[in-house]
Amino acid sequence: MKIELDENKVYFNNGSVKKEIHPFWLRERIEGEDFLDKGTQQRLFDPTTLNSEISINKANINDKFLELDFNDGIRSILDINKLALEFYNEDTVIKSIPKIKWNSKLENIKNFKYQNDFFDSKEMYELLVSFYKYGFVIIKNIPVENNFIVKFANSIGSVRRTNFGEYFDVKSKPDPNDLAYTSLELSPHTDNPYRNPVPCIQLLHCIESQVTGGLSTLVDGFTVTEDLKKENPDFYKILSEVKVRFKFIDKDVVLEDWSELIKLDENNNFKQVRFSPRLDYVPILDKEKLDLYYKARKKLSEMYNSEKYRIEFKLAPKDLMMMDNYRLLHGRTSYETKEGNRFLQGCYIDYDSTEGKLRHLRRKFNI
Ligand SMILES: O=C(O)CCC(=O)C(=O)O
Ligand SMILES: [Fe+2]
Repeated sequence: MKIELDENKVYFNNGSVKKEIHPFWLRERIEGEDFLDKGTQQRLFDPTTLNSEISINKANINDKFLELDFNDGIRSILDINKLALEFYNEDTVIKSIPKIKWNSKLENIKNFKYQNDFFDSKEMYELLVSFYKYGFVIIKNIPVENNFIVKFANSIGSVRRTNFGEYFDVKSKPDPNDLAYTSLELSPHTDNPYRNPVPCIQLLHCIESQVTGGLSTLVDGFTVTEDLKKENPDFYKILSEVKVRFKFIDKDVVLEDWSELIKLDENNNFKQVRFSPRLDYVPILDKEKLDLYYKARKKLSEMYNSEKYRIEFKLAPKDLMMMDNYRLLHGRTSYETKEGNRFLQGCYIDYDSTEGKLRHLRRKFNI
Protein backbone atom coordinates (compact mmCIF):
# COMPACT_ATOMS: atom_id res chain seq x y z
CA MET A 1 0.00 0.00 0.00
CA LYS A 2 1.51 3.33 -1.05
CA ILE A 3 0.46 6.94 -0.62
CA GLU A 4 1.05 9.03 -3.75
CA LEU A 5 0.58 12.70 -4.56
CA ASP A 6 -0.57 14.35 -7.72
CA GLU A 7 -0.58 18.14 -7.39
CA ASN A 8 -2.63 18.71 -4.22
CA LYS A 9 -4.48 15.44 -4.34
CA VAL A 10 -3.60 12.43 -2.18
CA TYR A 11 -4.00 8.87 -3.54
CA PHE A 12 -3.61 5.39 -2.12
CA ASN A 13 -2.26 2.76 -4.43
CA ASN A 14 -2.40 -0.94 -3.50
CA GLY A 15 -0.62 -2.13 -6.63
CA SER A 16 -3.79 -2.79 -8.59
CA VAL A 17 -6.00 0.23 -7.89
CA LYS A 18 -5.18 3.85 -7.31
CA LYS A 19 -7.88 5.94 -5.65
CA GLU A 20 -8.07 9.47 -4.43
CA ILE A 21 -8.47 9.92 -0.66
CA HIS A 22 -11.15 12.44 0.28
CA PRO A 23 -9.53 15.56 1.81
CA PHE A 24 -12.16 15.56 4.56
CA TRP A 25 -11.17 12.00 5.54
CA LEU A 26 -7.60 13.25 5.98
CA ARG A 27 -8.69 16.43 7.77
CA GLU A 28 -10.65 14.34 10.34
CA ARG A 29 -7.48 12.43 11.18
CA ILE A 30 -5.49 15.45 12.24
CA GLU A 31 -3.14 14.72 15.15
CA GLY A 32 -1.41 16.79 17.82
CA GLU A 33 -2.20 18.09 21.28
CA ASP A 34 -4.52 20.84 20.07
CA PHE A 35 -6.75 18.32 18.40
CA LEU A 36 -6.44 15.06 20.33
CA ASP A 37 -6.46 14.55 24.08
CA LYS A 38 -3.02 13.21 25.01
CA GLY A 39 -4.19 10.49 27.39
CA THR A 40 -7.33 9.13 25.77
CA GLN A 41 -6.45 9.94 22.14
CA GLN A 42 -10.05 11.10 21.80
CA ARG A 43 -10.88 14.09 19.59
CA LEU A 44 -11.08 17.53 21.13
CA PHE A 45 -12.98 18.80 18.10
CA ASP A 46 -16.20 17.65 16.49
CA PRO A 47 -15.61 16.80 12.81
CA THR A 48 -19.33 17.01 12.05
CA THR A 49 -19.11 20.79 12.62
CA LEU A 50 -16.30 21.34 10.06
CA ASN A 51 -16.99 22.95 6.73
CA SER A 52 -17.64 20.10 4.30
CA GLU A 53 -15.87 22.01 1.49
CA ILE A 54 -12.45 21.05 2.82
CA SER A 55 -9.64 20.92 0.28
CA ILE A 56 -5.87 20.65 0.36
CA ASN A 57 -3.73 23.71 -0.52
CA LYS A 58 -0.40 21.94 -0.26
CA ALA A 59 0.63 18.29 0.12
CA ASN A 60 4.06 16.81 0.68
CA ILE A 61 5.49 13.40 1.61
CA ASN A 62 8.40 13.55 4.04
CA ASP A 63 9.77 10.05 4.65
CA LYS A 64 7.00 8.23 6.57
CA PHE A 65 4.85 11.31 7.03
CA LEU A 66 2.26 13.08 4.97
CA GLU A 67 2.31 16.89 5.44
CA LEU A 68 -0.89 18.67 4.53
CA ASP A 69 -2.03 22.31 4.51
CA PHE A 70 -5.82 22.52 4.38
CA ASN A 71 -7.86 25.44 3.02
CA ASP A 72 -9.19 26.22 6.53
CA GLY A 73 -5.67 27.17 7.66
CA ILE A 74 -4.96 23.91 9.50
CA ARG A 75 -1.66 22.12 8.99
CA SER A 76 -1.45 18.39 9.65
CA ILE A 77 1.33 15.78 9.76
CA LEU A 78 0.02 12.22 9.40
CA ASP A 79 1.84 8.93 9.97
CA ILE A 80 1.53 7.01 6.68
CA ASN A 81 1.78 3.55 8.30
CA LYS A 82 -1.05 4.42 10.64
CA LEU A 83 -3.21 5.61 7.74
CA ALA A 84 -2.47 2.41 5.79
CA LEU A 85 -3.93 0.30 8.61
CA GLU A 86 -7.28 1.95 7.98
CA PHE A 87 -7.50 0.88 4.36
CA TYR A 88 -8.61 -2.66 5.26
CA ASN A 89 -12.01 -1.27 6.29
CA GLU A 90 -12.52 -4.08 8.79
CA ASP A 91 -11.09 -5.54 11.94
CA THR A 92 -7.65 -6.93 11.13
CA VAL A 93 -6.79 -8.31 14.56
CA ILE A 94 -9.43 -10.91 15.38
CA LYS A 95 -10.21 -11.79 11.75
CA SER A 96 -6.52 -12.45 11.08
CA ILE A 97 -6.65 -15.45 13.44
CA PRO A 98 -7.89 -18.33 11.29
CA LYS A 99 -10.58 -20.58 12.78
CA ILE A 100 -9.26 -24.14 12.77
CA LYS A 101 -11.98 -26.71 12.16
CA TRP A 102 -11.82 -29.77 14.38
CA ASN A 103 -13.68 -32.99 15.16
CA SER A 104 -13.20 -35.98 17.49
CA LYS A 105 -9.67 -36.49 16.14
CA LEU A 106 -8.48 -33.22 17.65
CA GLU A 107 -5.27 -33.77 19.58
CA ASN A 108 -2.16 -32.01 20.83
CA ILE A 109 -4.02 -28.89 21.78
CA LYS A 110 -2.01 -26.80 24.18
CA ASN A 111 -3.30 -26.36 27.72
CA PHE A 112 -2.25 -23.29 29.65
CA LYS A 113 -1.12 -23.00 33.27
CA TYR A 114 -2.17 -20.19 35.55
CA GLN A 115 0.68 -18.46 37.39
CA ASN A 116 1.53 -15.06 38.85
CA ASP A 117 1.12 -12.03 36.57
CA PHE A 118 -0.81 -14.20 34.14
CA PHE A 119 -3.34 -11.69 32.87
CA ASP A 120 -0.91 -9.24 31.28
CA SER A 121 1.55 -11.84 30.04
CA LYS A 122 2.60 -13.21 26.63
CA GLU A 123 1.06 -16.50 27.81
CA MET A 124 -2.32 -14.76 28.04
CA TYR A 125 -1.85 -13.51 24.48
CA GLU A 126 -1.09 -17.07 23.28
CA LEU A 127 -4.12 -18.31 25.22
CA LEU A 128 -6.44 -15.86 23.49
CA VAL A 129 -5.05 -16.68 20.06
CA SER A 130 -5.63 -20.38 20.77
CA PHE A 131 -9.15 -19.57 21.97
CA TYR A 132 -9.96 -17.82 18.69
CA LYS A 133 -8.44 -20.67 16.63
CA TYR A 134 -10.23 -23.57 18.30
CA GLY A 135 -13.15 -21.88 20.08
CA PHE A 136 -12.03 -23.11 23.48
CA VAL A 137 -9.07 -23.29 25.78
CA ILE A 138 -8.30 -25.09 29.06
CA ILE A 139 -6.30 -23.43 31.80
CA LYS A 140 -4.92 -25.52 34.67
CA ASN A 141 -3.96 -24.58 38.20
CA ILE A 142 -6.70 -22.01 38.79
CA PRO A 143 -7.29 -21.45 42.53
CA VAL A 144 -10.57 -22.98 43.68
CA GLU A 145 -11.16 -20.69 46.68
CA ASN A 146 -13.41 -17.62 46.94
CA ASN A 147 -15.17 -17.92 43.58
CA PHE A 148 -11.90 -17.23 41.77
CA ILE A 149 -13.73 -17.62 38.45
CA VAL A 150 -15.13 -14.11 38.90
CA LYS A 151 -11.65 -12.67 39.43
CA PHE A 152 -10.45 -14.62 36.39
CA ALA A 153 -13.27 -13.29 34.20
CA ASN A 154 -12.83 -9.73 35.46
CA SER A 155 -9.09 -9.86 34.81
CA ILE A 156 -9.65 -10.63 31.14
CA GLY A 157 -12.62 -8.26 30.82
CA SER A 158 -15.91 -8.04 32.71
CA VAL A 159 -18.30 -10.69 33.90
CA ARG A 160 -21.59 -10.72 32.00
CA ARG A 161 -24.07 -11.04 34.82
CA THR A 162 -27.39 -12.81 34.14
CA ASN A 163 -30.42 -13.82 36.19
CA PHE A 164 -28.36 -16.87 37.25
CA GLY A 165 -26.13 -14.36 39.05
CA GLU A 166 -22.61 -13.08 38.55
CA TYR A 167 -21.54 -16.73 38.56
CA PHE A 168 -23.43 -19.97 39.11
CA ASP A 169 -22.74 -23.20 40.96
CA VAL A 170 -23.21 -26.21 38.70
CA LYS A 171 -24.08 -29.09 41.01
CA SER A 172 -27.02 -31.37 41.51
CA LYS A 173 -29.57 -29.39 43.55
CA PRO A 174 -33.09 -30.03 44.81
CA ASP A 175 -35.81 -28.23 42.81
CA PRO A 176 -33.49 -26.97 40.02
CA ASN A 177 -34.54 -24.20 37.58
CA ASP A 178 -32.35 -25.71 34.84
CA LEU A 179 -31.34 -29.28 33.96
CA ALA A 180 -27.68 -28.25 34.29
CA TYR A 181 -28.29 -28.39 38.06
CA THR A 182 -29.07 -32.13 38.03
CA SER A 183 -26.85 -35.18 37.49
CA LEU A 184 -28.51 -35.98 34.14
CA GLU A 185 -26.62 -36.21 30.87
CA LEU A 186 -26.68 -32.94 28.91
CA SER A 187 -26.52 -33.39 25.18
CA PRO A 188 -24.51 -30.83 23.17
CA HIS A 189 -26.11 -27.41 23.46
CA THR A 190 -25.28 -23.75 23.42
CA ASP A 191 -26.09 -21.77 26.53
CA ASN A 192 -28.83 -19.20 26.95
CA PRO A 193 -30.16 -19.09 23.35
CA TYR A 194 -33.18 -17.24 24.75
CA ARG A 195 -31.16 -14.17 25.76
CA ASN A 196 -30.81 -10.98 23.73
CA PRO A 197 -27.89 -10.80 23.19
CA VAL A 198 -26.72 -14.35 23.90
CA PRO A 199 -23.65 -14.39 26.20
CA CYS A 200 -20.63 -14.85 23.94
CA ILE A 201 -18.21 -16.87 26.03
CA GLN A 202 -18.77 -19.34 28.86
CA LEU A 203 -16.27 -20.19 31.57
CA LEU A 204 -16.60 -23.42 33.56
CA HIS A 205 -14.26 -24.03 36.49
CA CYS A 206 -13.98 -27.43 38.14
CA ILE A 207 -13.91 -27.15 41.94
CA GLU A 208 -14.60 -30.76 42.92
CA SER A 209 -14.83 -33.99 40.95
CA GLN A 210 -15.23 -37.23 42.89
CA VAL A 211 -17.43 -39.04 40.38
CA THR A 212 -16.47 -41.40 37.57
CA GLY A 213 -18.99 -39.91 35.10
CA GLY A 214 -19.68 -36.25 34.46
CA LEU A 215 -17.25 -35.99 31.54
CA SER A 216 -17.28 -32.71 29.64
CA THR A 217 -18.14 -32.83 25.95
CA LEU A 218 -17.46 -30.26 23.21
CA VAL A 219 -18.46 -30.07 19.54
CA ASP A 220 -17.29 -27.51 16.99
CA GLY A 221 -20.49 -26.02 15.55
CA PHE A 222 -18.41 -24.34 12.85
CA THR A 223 -17.06 -27.67 11.55
CA VAL A 224 -20.47 -29.34 11.72
CA THR A 225 -22.36 -26.60 9.90
CA GLU A 226 -19.67 -26.25 7.21
CA ASP A 227 -19.93 -30.03 6.65
CA LEU A 228 -23.71 -29.77 6.50
CA LYS A 229 -23.39 -26.99 3.92
CA LYS A 230 -21.37 -29.36 1.68
CA GLU A 231 -23.39 -32.51 2.30
CA ASN A 232 -26.97 -31.17 2.51
CA PRO A 233 -27.18 -27.64 1.11
CA ASP A 234 -31.01 -27.61 1.35
CA PHE A 235 -30.87 -28.46 5.04
CA TYR A 236 -28.20 -25.82 5.63
CA LYS A 237 -30.25 -23.23 3.77
CA ILE A 238 -33.48 -23.73 5.68
CA LEU A 239 -31.70 -23.86 9.06
CA SER A 240 -30.01 -20.57 8.28
CA GLU A 241 -33.29 -18.93 7.19
CA VAL A 242 -36.02 -19.94 9.65
CA LYS A 243 -36.06 -18.19 13.01
CA VAL A 244 -37.20 -20.25 15.95
CA ARG A 245 -38.29 -19.03 19.38
CA PHE A 246 -36.14 -19.88 22.37
CA LYS A 247 -37.71 -19.51 25.77
CA PHE A 248 -36.75 -19.78 29.42
CA ILE A 249 -39.10 -19.33 32.36
CA ASP A 250 -38.77 -19.50 36.09
CA LYS A 251 -40.67 -17.84 38.90
CA ASP A 252 -38.95 -14.45 38.39
CA VAL A 253 -38.45 -14.03 34.66
CA VAL A 254 -39.62 -14.92 31.15
CA LEU A 255 -36.80 -14.73 28.61
CA GLU A 256 -37.41 -15.10 24.90
CA ASP A 257 -35.46 -14.54 21.70
CA TRP A 258 -35.86 -15.58 18.07
CA SER A 259 -33.02 -16.79 15.88
CA GLU A 260 -31.92 -19.18 13.15
CA LEU A 261 -30.13 -22.34 14.36
CA ILE A 262 -27.32 -21.34 11.99
CA LYS A 263 -26.85 -17.60 11.85
CA LEU A 264 -24.82 -16.16 8.99
CA ASP A 265 -23.20 -12.76 8.69
CA GLU A 266 -23.82 -10.20 5.94
CA ASN A 267 -21.42 -12.11 3.64
CA ASN A 268 -23.20 -15.41 4.31
CA ASN A 269 -20.35 -16.67 6.43
CA PHE A 270 -20.67 -18.46 9.77
CA LYS A 271 -21.61 -16.18 12.63
CA GLN A 272 -23.32 -18.17 15.37
CA VAL A 273 -25.04 -21.43 16.18
CA ARG A 274 -27.81 -21.83 18.75
CA PHE A 275 -28.93 -25.27 19.75
CA SER A 276 -30.91 -26.32 22.78
CA PRO A 277 -33.65 -28.86 22.09
CA ARG A 278 -34.91 -28.31 25.62
CA LEU A 279 -35.89 -24.73 24.86
CA ASP A 280 -36.76 -24.20 21.18
CA TYR A 281 -40.15 -23.66 19.52
CA VAL A 282 -40.38 -23.90 15.72
CA PRO A 283 -42.79 -21.38 14.13
CA ILE A 284 -45.91 -22.55 12.34
CA LEU A 285 -45.02 -22.64 8.62
CA ASP A 286 -46.46 -24.36 5.55
CA LYS A 287 -46.56 -28.09 6.07
CA GLU A 288 -44.10 -28.74 3.20
CA LYS A 289 -41.65 -26.26 4.62
CA LEU A 290 -41.92 -27.72 8.10
CA ASP A 291 -41.38 -31.14 6.59
CA LEU A 292 -38.01 -30.03 5.27
CA TYR A 293 -37.24 -28.08 8.42
CA TYR A 294 -37.78 -31.05 10.74
CA LYS A 295 -35.64 -33.30 8.54
CA ALA A 296 -32.90 -30.67 8.50
CA ARG A 297 -33.00 -30.14 12.27
CA LYS A 298 -32.87 -33.89 12.85
CA LYS A 299 -29.81 -34.20 10.61
CA LEU A 300 -28.08 -31.31 12.36
CA SER A 301 -28.86 -32.82 15.75
CA GLU A 302 -27.50 -36.21 14.65
CA MET A 303 -24.29 -34.54 13.55
CA TYR A 304 -23.95 -32.55 16.79
CA ASN A 305 -24.54 -35.76 18.79
CA SER A 306 -22.37 -38.05 16.69
CA GLU A 307 -19.06 -39.40 17.95
CA LYS A 308 -17.44 -38.16 14.78
CA TYR A 309 -17.49 -34.58 16.02
CA ARG A 310 -17.45 -34.83 19.83
CA ILE A 311 -14.47 -34.65 22.13
CA GLU A 312 -14.92 -35.93 25.67
CA PHE A 313 -12.63 -35.34 28.63
CA LYS A 314 -12.68 -35.00 32.38
CA LEU A 315 -12.13 -31.65 34.00
CA ALA A 316 -10.01 -32.06 37.15
CA PRO A 317 -10.22 -29.71 40.13
CA LYS A 318 -8.43 -26.40 39.29
CA ASP A 319 -9.12 -26.78 35.54
CA LEU A 320 -10.98 -23.92 33.90
CA MET A 321 -12.49 -24.25 30.43
CA MET A 322 -13.29 -21.15 28.41
CA MET A 323 -15.43 -21.71 25.32
CA ASP A 324 -17.03 -19.70 22.55
CA ASN A 325 -20.78 -20.02 23.04
CA TYR A 326 -21.43 -18.76 19.47
CA ARG A 327 -19.26 -21.45 17.91
CA LEU A 328 -19.07 -24.50 20.16
CA LEU A 329 -21.67 -26.74 21.76
CA HIS A 330 -20.98 -28.24 25.14
CA GLY A 331 -22.53 -30.93 27.29
CA ARG A 332 -21.67 -33.57 29.86
CA THR A 333 -22.23 -37.25 30.51
CA SER A 334 -24.43 -38.22 33.44
CA TYR A 335 -23.01 -39.05 36.86
CA GLU A 336 -23.98 -40.75 40.10
CA THR A 337 -24.39 -38.38 43.03
CA LYS A 338 -23.85 -41.23 45.48
CA GLU A 339 -20.24 -41.59 44.29
CA GLY A 340 -19.36 -38.18 45.70
CA ASN A 341 -19.41 -34.51 44.74
CA ARG A 342 -19.19 -32.94 41.32
CA PHE A 343 -19.02 -29.17 41.51
CA LEU A 344 -18.27 -26.67 38.74
CA GLN A 345 -18.67 -22.93 38.78
CA GLY A 346 -19.69 -21.06 35.66
CA CYS A 347 -19.95 -17.51 34.38
CA TYR A 348 -20.05 -15.61 31.10
CA ILE A 349 -18.07 -12.87 29.44
CA ASP A 350 -18.66 -11.18 26.09
CA TYR A 351 -16.39 -10.75 23.08
CA ASP A 352 -15.46 -7.20 24.08
CA SER A 353 -13.53 -8.79 26.97
CA THR A 354 -11.37 -11.13 24.91
CA GLU A 355 -11.01 -8.76 21.96
CA GLY A 356 -10.07 -5.83 24.18
CA LYS A 357 -7.47 -7.90 26.02
CA LEU A 358 -6.02 -9.36 22.84
CA ARG A 359 -5.60 -5.95 21.21
CA HIS A 360 -4.10 -4.55 24.41
CA LEU A 361 -1.54 -7.40 24.58
CA ARG A 362 -0.62 -6.92 20.93
CA ARG A 363 -0.01 -3.25 21.66
CA LYS A 364 1.98 -4.08 24.80
CA PHE A 365 4.22 -6.68 23.15
CA ASN A 366 4.40 -4.89 19.80
CA ILE A 367 2.94 -7.87 17.93
O1 LIG B 1 -22.09 -29.82 34.09
C1 LIG B 1 -21.46 -29.49 33.11
O2 LIG B 1 -20.34 -29.95 32.82
C2 LIG B 1 -21.99 -28.43 32.14
C3 LIG B 1 -23.28 -27.85 32.59
C4 LIG B 1 -23.75 -26.84 31.61
O3 LIG B 1 -24.09 -27.12 30.51
C5 LIG B 1 -23.74 -25.42 31.98
O4 LIG B 1 -23.47 -25.09 33.11
O5 LIG B 1 -23.96 -24.60 31.07
FE1 LIG C 1 -24.65 -25.38 29.33
